[in-house]
Amino acid sequence: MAMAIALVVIVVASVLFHFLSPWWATPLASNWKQMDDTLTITLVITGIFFIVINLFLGYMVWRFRHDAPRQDGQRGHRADYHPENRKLEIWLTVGTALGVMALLAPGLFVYADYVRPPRDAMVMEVVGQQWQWAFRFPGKSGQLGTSDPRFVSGANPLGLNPDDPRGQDNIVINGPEVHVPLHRPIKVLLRSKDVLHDFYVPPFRARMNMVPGMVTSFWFTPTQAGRFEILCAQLCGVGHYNMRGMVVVEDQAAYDAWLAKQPTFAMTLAKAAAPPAPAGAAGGAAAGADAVLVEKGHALAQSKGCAGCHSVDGNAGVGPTWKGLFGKTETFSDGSSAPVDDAFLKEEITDPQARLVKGFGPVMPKIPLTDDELSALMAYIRAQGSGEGAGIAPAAAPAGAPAPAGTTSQAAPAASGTYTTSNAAVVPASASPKAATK
Ligand code: HEC
Ligand SMILES: [Cu+2]
Repeated sequence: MAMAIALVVIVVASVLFHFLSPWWATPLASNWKQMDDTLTITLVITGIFFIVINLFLGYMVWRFRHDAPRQDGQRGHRADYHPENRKLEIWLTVGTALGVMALLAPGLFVYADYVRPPRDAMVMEVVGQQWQWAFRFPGKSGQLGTSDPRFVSGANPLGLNPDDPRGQDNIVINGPEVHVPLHRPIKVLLRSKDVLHDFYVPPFRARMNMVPGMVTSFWFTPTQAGRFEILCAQLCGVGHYNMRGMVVVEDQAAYDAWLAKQPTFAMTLAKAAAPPAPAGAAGGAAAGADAVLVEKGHALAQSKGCAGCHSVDGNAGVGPTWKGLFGKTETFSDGSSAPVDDAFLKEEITDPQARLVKGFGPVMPKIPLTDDELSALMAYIRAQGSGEGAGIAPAAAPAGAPAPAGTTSQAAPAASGTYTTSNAAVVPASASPKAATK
């Protein structure tokens, strides 16, 4: 009896919870109402079965309870044993098969649509890597250039083929925020540089796995202006939760204006080739430049995903905190130790697996950074130095080279070597000559 009541209570409570719970889907912001319809069909079918089966079970538990009164005046039942019942088996098999088909078929029709973009769809490429997003649009020529993992470097994070003329005018968005125009169908091409990721924007009801070694795709049409968060929907490593981005949906004019401000692939290559000179020239330029650099490093720590593992508030996360790091003495897992100076930072960042900080696992990824980005990050970490460390910092800087450019120029002697090798691992040809000619 108690069991029968419990089953009824579970059914009633579940149905009530469904209707009363505040956790409804976000409002739809794309053309994919069919996704919602498919989910509704699934929910209704499984919901009906859930209710019917559990009520039936409750009824049976009550009706055939061991002490139920019998017609002959006695109490209690003994179960009959029926090894076969053809009629019931056929009925159940056909019924279940129809139910499963009704669950799957609508989804197949929607999926067929989902991967067949309209002819006039614009193209956007999304590239995932642990734990950040990047995007690419075709430029004026309307074509995307080819890409290959062997071209990936700090200066060319998407691995575009530098010799492909179609790629030169491609617009490269190397950061977590992308804009798209309202009411235009968009064909999304997806790539991953390392592991399985999944591009997911809940209000668009759209997502797709990103599989290393292949290009997957789907399409959607944004129907609401606004900012929509991008999530990674595959558990892709310790930084997975921090793999966030933003899609900004706006009218065509605002989108065009935004796009016009973004660099082409040719421009990013030229910029990456240039920095050593300006940085060197700015060597004497003063502390104001340093503040800018620190600010840039702060932004990079967010966009490159460092902040997911490194705090600046003193609490260890997946990785050691950066608060008070600069100037202290760090101990490694093999028991050795070393003072944290610029060279130390550079080595830790460019080759995270070389030595392990005591108490932490070998999980820090090797994130491709340009020389520029590296010095900005180092400036930011340096700025988190402890009071004690801050005392050491100025003392350490002159030893290497004049102040803010200390990062770049002090790094330079050791660096032209270090930088070259760290990049040479990926692109031997393009990185080293530039470092050498400079
Ligand atoms: C997935 C988490 C993760 C991410 C992302 C990450 N790190 Fe780390 N980092 C670690 C861990 C764990 C350690 C300690 C183990 C080791 O030495 O590799 C570490 C160590 C370091 C150290 C040495 C710290 C010390 O106490 O000596 C520096 C500097 C550093 N990371 C910088 C960065 C920068 C810059 C980025 C972004 C470009 C970054 N990390 C991204 C996890 C991460
Ligand atoms: Cu991911």
